Amino acid sequence: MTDRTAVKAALASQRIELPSWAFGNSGTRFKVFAQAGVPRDPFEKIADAAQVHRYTGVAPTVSLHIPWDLVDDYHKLASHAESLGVRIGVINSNTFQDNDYMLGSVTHADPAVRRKAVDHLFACVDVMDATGSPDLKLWFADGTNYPGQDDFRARQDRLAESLSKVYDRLGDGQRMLLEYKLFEPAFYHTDVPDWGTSFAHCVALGEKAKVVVDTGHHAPGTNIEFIVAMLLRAGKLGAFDFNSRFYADDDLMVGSADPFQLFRIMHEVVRGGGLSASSGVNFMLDQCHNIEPKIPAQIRSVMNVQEATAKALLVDWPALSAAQQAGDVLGANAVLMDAYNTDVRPLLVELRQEQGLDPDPMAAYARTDYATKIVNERVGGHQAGWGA
Ligand code: PSV
Ligand code: MN
Ligand code: MN
Repeated sequence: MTDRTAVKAALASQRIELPSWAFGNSGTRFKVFAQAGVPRDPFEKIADAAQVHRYTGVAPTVSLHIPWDLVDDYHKLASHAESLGVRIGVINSNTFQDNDYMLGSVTHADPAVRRKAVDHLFACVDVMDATGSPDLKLWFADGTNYPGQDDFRARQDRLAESLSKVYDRLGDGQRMLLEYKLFEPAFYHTDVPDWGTSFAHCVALGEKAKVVVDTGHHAPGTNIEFIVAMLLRAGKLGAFDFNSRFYADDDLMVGSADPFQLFRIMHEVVRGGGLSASSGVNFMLDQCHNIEPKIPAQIRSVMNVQEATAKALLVDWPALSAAQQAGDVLGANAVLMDAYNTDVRPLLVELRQEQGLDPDPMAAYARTDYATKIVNERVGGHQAGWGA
């Protein structure tokens, strides 16, 4: 697409979802560096997320993580979000922080532990019912550390059985998103380690089950854009958890470690029709800001996704396809690189001005007194991410 107006229209309709946990304190297993002014509860996390939407205009939903975002009244939380111009998005489940789950949750050999995990997933669907959230996101830390520790096939059977119980609980318009991760916290095998395993379960479950691609959950060198192409082709790409990494699951700002990879992913998204709202692909961020200020880091991340998307939209498809048909290797590659090497920042400035937004969201936020206000008002923030 090389028509500027059409590119801007596509960018204007893109939506990027923010993770509630990105606004709280987080860290590594070595140290959590607490920042002043971080949210003390889910209401304040949503208020911070609303700031990101205010300056970018494309981030109107916030993913919750249960129980990190436990509240008494989810209707109240949903109205609070709406009063700030945002909505609650995906509900993330957590079956990895309870002592009972040491040897697994939905794959555990003990039916009582599986029951407990499935009950938690049912409770997450209850939250969806209350907030109007369309999606339940499942990530299982289940796996083993030593060969022989447990039986792969028995664990897969238990996983399939647990998933189908939760699938049956989904209402009309609700979906289940199954995320995969190569390793960590389990180090020998993980029960949902790759897109193939997630895909196989989602196909067996049905239409409402889709795969989540977290960009930080692959072996180094994995061609993630190929996975994206395959999933879109099969109608099974449900969502992204965007972040970037240098080594493992680093959860750094999307587009910071490898902007070219993000462009290649967005190119396949555009190619596969994943940008249209009807595709149902949710562009979520899953990041932790350990040393950088959180609201600006989320604004920067949203902008990075927009820039990669703009470049992908600028690919000259007729020229690319002609070069591909002609077997013109260098020509085809040049078409793609031309789009990647385009400075799309002026186009995004133009788009923001047309939308009545400040052309520079980072500077616009920095000019406000919001950061000072929250430091003064909020004392004793929660450690979000790896503790409730
Ligand atoms: C697991 O590493 C993961 O990517 C899952 O999406 C979790 O829900 C999230 O991180 C928590 O940050
Ligand atoms: Mn994730
Ligand atoms: Mn992760």
